[in-house]
Amino acid sequence: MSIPDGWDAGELARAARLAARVPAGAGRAGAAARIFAARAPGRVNLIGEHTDYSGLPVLPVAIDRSTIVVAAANTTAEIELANADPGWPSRRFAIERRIPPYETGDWANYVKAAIQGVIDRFSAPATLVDNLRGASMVVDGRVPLAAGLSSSAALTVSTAMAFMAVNGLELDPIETATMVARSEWYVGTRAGGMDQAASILGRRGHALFIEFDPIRVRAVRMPANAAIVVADSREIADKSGMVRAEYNRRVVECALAARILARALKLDGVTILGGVVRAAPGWNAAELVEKLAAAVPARLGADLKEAADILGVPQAVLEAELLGQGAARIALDANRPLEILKRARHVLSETERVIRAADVLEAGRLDEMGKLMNASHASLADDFECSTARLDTLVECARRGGAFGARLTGAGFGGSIVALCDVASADAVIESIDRGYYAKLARGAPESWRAVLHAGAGASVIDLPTA
Ligand code: NG1
Repeated sequence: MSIPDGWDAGELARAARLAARVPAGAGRAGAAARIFAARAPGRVNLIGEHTDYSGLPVLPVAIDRSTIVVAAANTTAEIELANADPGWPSRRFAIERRIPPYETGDWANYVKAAIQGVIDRFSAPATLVDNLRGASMVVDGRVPLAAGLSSSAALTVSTAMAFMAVNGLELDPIETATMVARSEWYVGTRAGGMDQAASILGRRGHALFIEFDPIRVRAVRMPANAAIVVADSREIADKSGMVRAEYNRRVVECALAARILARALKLDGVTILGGVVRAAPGWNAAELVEKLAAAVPARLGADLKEAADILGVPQAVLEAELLGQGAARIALDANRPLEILKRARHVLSETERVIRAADVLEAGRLDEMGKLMNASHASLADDFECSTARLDTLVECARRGGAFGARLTGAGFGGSIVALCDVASADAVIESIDRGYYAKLARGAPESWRAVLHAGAGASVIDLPTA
């Protein structure tokens, strides 16, 4: 079989090995005698952090590490799921209108999130859910976990694409990205759609300037002399615990800032900062922050009472709108005030940086790009308060090693940093990180913790030859 676009020989070989594990019978008979393989890459975000859930742009690259899901129709209405890594237990669950999640932290919840996304996208108003074919699926994830590289998006995207293929459902890449954008809401994180969009829309050798509402992408060629170094702090950004609570708190803070600013500017119906920006042509971050400062104290109580008064809506209504309902409701620690001004200042100034970054990167001005990345890190540390001492140290080491710039990447609170450097100085940057950071960790295998990553192709699904 020749190598399909977007795949490499190693991935194709992995897919063939996984296909051999699809239970005999599944996908081997009748009209559904096909085995599909979907590959979806992780991503690293160059700049535009904590902007996606405000509907504001980001500039990630899809990376050359992927998750592969091989799938074949089975004769049940169930998903039968195995993982190439024996550390992840097999699972089986029914396809139904509302798929109940496993316990928090179960890996298969990401698979359930993807299947639920397909059901939601295709079953209303018809009753497609009753006609969906079950599938036997085998997963092989090679995107490092909990390292800020979006292993979760790689899993949800590859699952959704494999499951759609089994069922003969088709969407173009933008529609697919829109469908899976909210998939992580299923696991309780109110994430924006950056990770999934980057995984789907990736292009070899290019960064992606992605805008939201609706999703649009402009591919920005990576200069030939640019290298992307990613280093994992080994400080686990645990997405099912504290980090999720901090993340969701930021989502609420940004949404409040947006509503208050929209009210001050008399923009009806605007609920996210992206809506404010789109309705205020010629906007600039400093002016909008000033307007916000005139309309609201820097901090507001977490019970949302003061916020409700400012907005002139009943407290209960505001709570329902911002925190959601039922099991997925966001629980705010009532003893900590919500930071309104600082968070808005980060998101709005970051948006200016992202827009500029797409242009300077395209023009090959790596030193300017590096400065924007450094400014992004400072803003994330000071105003968004999502850096840690360890991430700050890593960023310093990368800069000392000669990087044009470096910053935390992903949600922060641990996880990884990204540095941009000249291809010729990548080794020196890595050496500086090894010496200044990893050598001081008690035990270490730095080879697997930092790497030069390349901008790779976006997700795709192929038909595998059946035996
Ligand atoms: P990470 O921490 O890489 O999973 C998270 C969100 C993104 C985005 C970034 C911050 C998830 C799954 N993804 O990325 O949508 O908001 O934080 O820019 O939570």
